[in-house]
Amino acid sequence: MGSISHTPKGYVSQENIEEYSRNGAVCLRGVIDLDWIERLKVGVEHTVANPTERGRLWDRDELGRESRYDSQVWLTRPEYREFITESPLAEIAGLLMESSKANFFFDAMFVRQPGTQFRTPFHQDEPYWTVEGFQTVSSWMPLVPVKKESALEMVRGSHRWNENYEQTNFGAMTGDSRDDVDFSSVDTVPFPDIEGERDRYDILSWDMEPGDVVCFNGRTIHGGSGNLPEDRELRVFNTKWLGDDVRVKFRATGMDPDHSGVMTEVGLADGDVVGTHLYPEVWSRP
Ligand SMILES: O=C(O)CCC(=O)C(=O)O
Repeated sequence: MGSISHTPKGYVSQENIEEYSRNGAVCLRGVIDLDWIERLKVGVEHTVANPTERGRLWDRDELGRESRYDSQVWLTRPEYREFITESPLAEIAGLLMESSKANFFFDAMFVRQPGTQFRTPFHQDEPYWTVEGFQTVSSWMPLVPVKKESALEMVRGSHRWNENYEQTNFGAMTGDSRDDVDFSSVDTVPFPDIEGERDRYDILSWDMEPGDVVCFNGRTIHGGSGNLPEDRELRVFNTKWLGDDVRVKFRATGMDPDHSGVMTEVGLADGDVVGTHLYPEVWSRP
């Protein structure tokens, strides 16, 4: 796959790059064309009806309202694949990471039915991943309008806290042992009680429209979303991107999503630079 390499088109300003570095998150307005959003909605509609083997029910409340997750959907449908290889997101991620290149890592889809209150537990992404490094971007992109109080929340500056926290085991949440990551087996400190002590933390979130993207570092503490009004659903497509300093890391705790099997199959081992057709370099700096 040829990587896009062209003069940056102005989706990301120097101020955005500095804000990303300082806060570990930035909201970029109107950077994704609405044609992409419409195409992705078609993909998501299909995936909701036909979940992949990585599809999980995160929550069903007493009124039957569901929160669902799926991942690696780019391997199943052209809408996702084309978005990942042709939309401006690879360039946006590369610039925000201050990297010479951006490799696609994986996608994640989050779908909540109207009125769902279920909130994602606060966590960091990197401790679950099959890679390690500072130069990463998760791009949380709602396909429908979402109010600040229902959008994903970030703890400002937490990407630089440099603590080994005991994170949530999502396997216990989904009841699916394939998602188990046991942080109690490693040397950790208790995870801060963000939800319980909200006043103590500087929490960022934004009212968002389709076309807006919140980019955050894999070390930024984030969670929440949910809290939806009765007449509002939420559909989010997130793509994860890796930069120069990222290396493969197989973790004794387990991983979620666990890419160690497919990585090994394509010849990637602990400490390797991430590449191959599974993690394509989609953008490089001119
Ligand atoms: O949208 C959500 O509820 C969770 C999002 C999340 O944790 C992520 O994008 O890494």
